[in-house]
Amino acid sequence: MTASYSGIGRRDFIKLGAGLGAAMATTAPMSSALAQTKMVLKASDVHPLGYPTVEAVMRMGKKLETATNGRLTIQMFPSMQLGGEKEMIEQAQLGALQIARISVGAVGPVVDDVNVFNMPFVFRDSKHMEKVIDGEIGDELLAKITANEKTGLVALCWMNAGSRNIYNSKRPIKSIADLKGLKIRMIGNPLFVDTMNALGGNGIALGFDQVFSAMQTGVIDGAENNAPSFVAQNHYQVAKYFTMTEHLIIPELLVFSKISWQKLSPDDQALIKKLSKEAQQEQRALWYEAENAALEKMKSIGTEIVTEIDKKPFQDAVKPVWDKYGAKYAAMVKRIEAVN
Ligand code: GTR
Repeated sequence: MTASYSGIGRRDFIKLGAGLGAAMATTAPMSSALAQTKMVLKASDVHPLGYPTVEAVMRMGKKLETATNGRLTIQMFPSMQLGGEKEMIEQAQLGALQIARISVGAVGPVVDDVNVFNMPFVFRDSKHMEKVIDGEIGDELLAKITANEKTGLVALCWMNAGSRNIYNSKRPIKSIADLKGLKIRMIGNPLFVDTMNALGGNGIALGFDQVFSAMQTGVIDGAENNAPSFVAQNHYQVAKYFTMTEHLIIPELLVFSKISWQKLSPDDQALIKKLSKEAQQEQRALWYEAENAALEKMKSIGTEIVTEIDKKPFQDAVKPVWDKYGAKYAAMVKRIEAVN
């Protein structure tokens, strides 16, 4: 061990404090000095407190605080307080926000590789999707997001968002014909608008925050989402009919601002990565609880839920979407299909 003049080892010395480290350790990179500083990491989610993704990140914050003796903490801004996902991405790119929990739906237009997860019916079911994100494909796509110059983001982990289902205020959708002409809100990604149009509906890209009032005023007839979002956003108050079409199974992403990431020490980066992987699994358990609770709530308030539906016509109808976007993902889709 290299002894310093104060009699303590160099390693211990670096742990001591920002000011001292920066002043004395001239060969150490600036980031290691910054790494000793107390930091509040701002996190944001479109969902409210208690929602599985929000809860998982808050639990991660508690663990981070304990592991760093309060040096690193996470401050959560839920319920779109910092805007929608597009705004969150922009703020993270600037370093004004450190942690953003966003849907792959919003990242697809920026990182083409991940758009494969946004293809209709690409996963057999949620379990299949989980195996894919937990495995090498999941790791590979996280790395692609991080490596992509355009994102300004470090992709930390995936989370569950179940499957998306179509709901509306007009009529129960029992077959694909019932969807004809309905104006259905989609996440702002051309792939989704094309998907809804291929299904016979009229796909309209709108922000998540606008869905409730657009349904209320009749600008749209409905939307599509998982049951927990349908309940958490009060969409059940304006849409009585919910059909388990499960046309999209889109995982969520937890990303970190690259600018802020570079200010963390390698140890802190490793700690955050480790806690993110744990959050991925913790959120999953919370997810299934929330999904069951949401379905119970929907039943209790009289949402008409169509569970028995022949998916084949829906799968056949999205063929034009696969013809338009699928070719470039052919190799990846084969790998996804091979995951058991
Ligand atoms: C939710 C998802 C959000 C957002 C939202 C939407 O399921 O958790 O990140 O993508 O859907 O439809 O905009």
